[in-house]
Amino acid sequence: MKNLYRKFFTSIFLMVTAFASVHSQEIIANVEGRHYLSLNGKWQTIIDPFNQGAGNWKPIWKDQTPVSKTDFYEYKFDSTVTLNVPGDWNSQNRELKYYEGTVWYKKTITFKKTNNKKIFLYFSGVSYECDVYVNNEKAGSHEGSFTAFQFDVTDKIKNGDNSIIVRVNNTRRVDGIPAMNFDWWNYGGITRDVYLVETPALFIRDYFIQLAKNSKTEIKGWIELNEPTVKKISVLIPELKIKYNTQTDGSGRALIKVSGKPVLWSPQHPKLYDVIIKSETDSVRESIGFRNIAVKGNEILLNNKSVFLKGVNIHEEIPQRAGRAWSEADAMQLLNSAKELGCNFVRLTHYPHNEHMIRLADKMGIMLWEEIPLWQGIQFTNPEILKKANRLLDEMIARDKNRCAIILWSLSNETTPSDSRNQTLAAMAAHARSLDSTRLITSAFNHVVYDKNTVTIEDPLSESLDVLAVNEYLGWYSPWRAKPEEMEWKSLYNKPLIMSEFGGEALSANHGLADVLSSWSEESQAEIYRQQITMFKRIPFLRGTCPWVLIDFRSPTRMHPKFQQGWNRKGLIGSNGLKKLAWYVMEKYYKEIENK
Ligand code: GCB
Repeated sequence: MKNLYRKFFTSIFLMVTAFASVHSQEIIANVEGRHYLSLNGKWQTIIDPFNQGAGNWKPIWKDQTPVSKTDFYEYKFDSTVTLNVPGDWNSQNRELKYYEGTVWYKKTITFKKTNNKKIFLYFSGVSYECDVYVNNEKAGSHEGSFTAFQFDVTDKIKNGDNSIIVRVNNTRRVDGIPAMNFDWWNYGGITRDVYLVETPALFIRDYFIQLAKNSKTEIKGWIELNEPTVKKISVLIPELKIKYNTQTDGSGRALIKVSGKPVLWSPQHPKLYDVIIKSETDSVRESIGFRNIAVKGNEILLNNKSVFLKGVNIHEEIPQRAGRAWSEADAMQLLNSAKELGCNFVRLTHYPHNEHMIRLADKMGIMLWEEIPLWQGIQFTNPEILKKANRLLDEMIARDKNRCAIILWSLSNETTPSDSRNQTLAAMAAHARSLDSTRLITSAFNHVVYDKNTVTIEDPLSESLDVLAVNEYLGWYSPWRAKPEEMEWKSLYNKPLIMSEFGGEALSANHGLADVLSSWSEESQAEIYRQQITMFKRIPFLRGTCPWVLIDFRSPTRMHPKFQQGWNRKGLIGSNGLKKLAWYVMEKYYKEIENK
């Protein structure tokens, strides 16, 4: 009988919350440039595999304490059971290594409110979806592991102690992005920084400041207040002696257009400028670089000069912790390795990485490709997918649009051509361009046509892209159709091509025959790289390469009991941190390519 009651109340609760569900709002630009309190650290947790605490008759988020002698709560937070935030739960607790389900998090914070200030609860990333409660009231929900979101909690936060409770769930979904299957670890948890941000009541919510397309001297963009009101605005770039005064229109927006002669940002000289944006009630400081990125025929032009993208694919994972990367130190480790390989470019696979990566790439002079996790097996026939994908593009571009390191926004990875897929991706490309016309649009696809020694690019998705990007695994998943030195690449499109993935697996320190793939040897992996490079030199429209992948990474789809053991072994660096032979083949190739 008790169970029946539980079921009844659970379904009523779920119906009510479905209708009353509050979504996140557009995020504040440059959260670290604001006045904030970090909520990183230990959070109390409750593992809830059957999702019982969400809707039963004593929901966890109400955080009740027994008062009478007959009261009790099965699900009650306790200070002895905690997880670190930021951090995935899988690498923190052995029991949670393969866990897919709900974990509840709680943090108590003491706060002193200031009059006329707004307070936002800002999450840099929670995997995969969550409901957030502040002082036992719902603040909102979010879906998607890799983008930031926030809630206005001004009316919910009080002076003194406040409880923040988050229901986090990483169960894979058929209508998810990514969906049911993907080749990386399904890390769950509050995996990135959390902040409580305080702003003036009227504040500068967002801005976009970049060089105008094809110009070296015109700085263009916009500033937006959180309210639709007319106010004075100024933009200062002291090093360029720029002080630009303007005012917002009735919608709270001001356009900026100002001339200057910035030293242009490039991998050789990653110059950033201090930019100060002021309104009558607020002021934000930023570091912004100015550069131009364009395509002309099959060339990619950085500051009007042809550039070859010497890239590498990076997952957001740290091998020695076998867990998600999240800190600036982690970003330093990953990007330093890319630099050491000779890269001027990184493809951030397969999702937006934490903001430290992007800000550090700005400083280190590494051009970036950033993509949303629309990876194979997506339910394109479901009209909700386009809405979700566009929201993820909104959220990715909202956070990173002022980072000059980013030259490419990518829509997807390895999707099979069909009417619904072609239409969805074309609509997404148009949406991304409407948000940011200064970057190039790309997408990694693997649909190419092989005919003896000829490979033809004819995927109709190419129409919507500025830069074509092909993942091909000749020598690994597909055998060579002809000798590498005889391969010919053709394209129906006069556009630059990046070989966005290629490679093969090898267990670090395992040696064997170069021509036997099942040896899982460093020699056989290195041989694939030699053959690929022989082929690359014959592709006239090739403008970049990204080996798959910088470091071995954990994947639940890689379960060879001896050679993989839950790791995808395609890294140029092994999970033990050692460089494999293929590293040196790639490093030599990059040394030979000159960027004039
Ligand atoms: C691919 C995917 C990538 C996989 C890789 C592999 O084509 O884009 O996510 O991890 O191949 O190792 O099979």
